[in-house]
Amino acid sequence: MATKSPVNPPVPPVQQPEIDEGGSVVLERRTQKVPPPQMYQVVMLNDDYTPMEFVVVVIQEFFGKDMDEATQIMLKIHLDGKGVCGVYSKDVAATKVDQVLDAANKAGHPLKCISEPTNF
Ligand code: TYC
Repeated sequence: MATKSPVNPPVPPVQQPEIDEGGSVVLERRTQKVPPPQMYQVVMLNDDYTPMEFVVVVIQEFFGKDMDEATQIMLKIHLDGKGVCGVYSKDVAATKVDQVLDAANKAGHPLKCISEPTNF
């Protein structure tokens, strides 16, 4: 059986050591700050024609929600005009939009959704 090699956590870079006036070595370990990636929310839009049942199934299928959650999101969209179905990286959000539009087109419904950056 293959043995696992120990996983070493990444070590932040260390500045060049400096020598202070008294001859002591001054070492500073700097933590690297990487900003979190911009996330995107997939927003579904209301319309007057797409059946509620279809929207609930789409939200379950493509956004991993259970029947109750999907129904609540659908009703929010129906009442407010739009609602967030999920938050993802840019590529994943774009794929979700494509999947929803594709399923809606194939079923002959005008359902629309968009992706937009969170807190813009
Ligand atoms: N308003 C639609 C109806 O009354 C239902 C609906 C809900 C449509 C959400 C789109 O994103 C939507 N049949």
